[in-house]
Amino acid sequence: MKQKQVHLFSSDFWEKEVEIIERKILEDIQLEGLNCSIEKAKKSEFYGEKLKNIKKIKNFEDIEKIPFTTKDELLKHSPFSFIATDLKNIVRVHSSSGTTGRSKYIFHTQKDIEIWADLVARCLYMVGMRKDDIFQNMMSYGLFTGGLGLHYGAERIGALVIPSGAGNTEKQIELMRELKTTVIHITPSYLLYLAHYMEEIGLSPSNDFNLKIAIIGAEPHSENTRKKLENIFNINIFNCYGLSEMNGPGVAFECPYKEGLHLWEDNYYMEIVNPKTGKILEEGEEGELVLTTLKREGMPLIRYRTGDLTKIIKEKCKCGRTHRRIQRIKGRADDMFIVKGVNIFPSQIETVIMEFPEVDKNYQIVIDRKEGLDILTIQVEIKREFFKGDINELRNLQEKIREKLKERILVTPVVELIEPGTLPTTTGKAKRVIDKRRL
Ligand code: DLL
Repeated sequence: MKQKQVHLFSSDFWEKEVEIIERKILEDIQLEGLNCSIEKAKKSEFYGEKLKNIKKIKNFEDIEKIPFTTKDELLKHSPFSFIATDLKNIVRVHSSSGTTGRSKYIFHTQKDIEIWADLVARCLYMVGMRKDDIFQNMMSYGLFTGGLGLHYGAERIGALVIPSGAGNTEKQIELMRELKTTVIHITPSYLLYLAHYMEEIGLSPSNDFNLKIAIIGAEPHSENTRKKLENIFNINIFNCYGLSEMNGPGVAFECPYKEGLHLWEDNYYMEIVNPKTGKILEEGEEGELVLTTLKREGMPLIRYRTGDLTKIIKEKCKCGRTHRRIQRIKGRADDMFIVKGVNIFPSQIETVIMEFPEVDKNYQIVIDRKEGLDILTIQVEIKREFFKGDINELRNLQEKIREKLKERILVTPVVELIEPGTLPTTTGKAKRVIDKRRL
């Protein structure tokens, strides 16, 4: 199916000079930015102590002398101890919850908010969004950064923004139809559900809407899921990565070539480290992404361990942008689960099941232990026409999915094929793994 024509020209830039800046100049900006950020950070209570013996760094090798900042540190210390300016200069706080249930707070000055909006505008323009677009933002507004983050960037471009927030699917569809929405921002799991809902009420995701582009992010998803969604909606879909600690969405974003995400290196200094030893890895090796803010004044973060696993793509991008790309996030080091001693990431399972055209839009991974043995069950929703079809064909399909999974993850799972619409859905981040061993 031919995708709806998006007015994409890779020679079009929001901030051309910066986006195609020469690497040498970019590196000079980064080195200066690193030193500046360290000095700024030292004004905070936390870094004042932690970095007190750190001198000016002369080259990128020196960075290894600077200690990492961890999520635990953000959670343990008073939120205010990271603020590097007078509290009266802070205009906004966002937060995200940690696995322990405590929250990490991130503070922004007016200038931080402006820079973030510019960065998001750069991302949106890159994938073809323009002034005449109608942008429906289906991410939660509030402390979560997905709502306000994209909102300000889209307004900066001059698009018409519909701040619909997440949820209330019927209303979302009504807005999309009445206001002729052309671009949406949504989590991949909610987009799968949206497609399911449209079909259930007799609407065609590809024919009954004016949609051209979807921006998806905030949770890991596979390339096969993107392709599946692109086919269902007949639109272009782009991956957006970010985390609250680094502002939120817009840290890295796919360009029209969709071969990795450009990480905006004039704003962030990136390293990929071995998650166990913390040693910096060679370009192209997979490891944990570590980021340093280069411009933030409210709350600079230095060598922050994101927990996200990826690698740097060495090759230059065909679009001409010189900011290096990272591969789509494989997951977080702490997403990985171990079954029968084998390390497995949910993304590996998703990649396999989404290859099957019979598979519908939702799945769940359940891990249990019986008589000392781990049992991995993959519950997969199957498209209605197949589900209602021949029982032998269903058994064949079940067998094929099990075999393919066994080949890729090296553990034989139980595969349950279930009716579409059975599994729980979410309008925010999906919880794909239920580990009953931990309950
Ligand atoms: O999820 C910010 C965001 C909002 C990004 C909207 C993109 C779109 P947090 O709630 O702090 O912030 O969660 C950040 O979510 O460390 C990753 O583990 C994961 N994540 C975010 N984007 C992606 C993505 C927002 N595109 C954490 N692919 C990050 C995979 C992602 N994982």
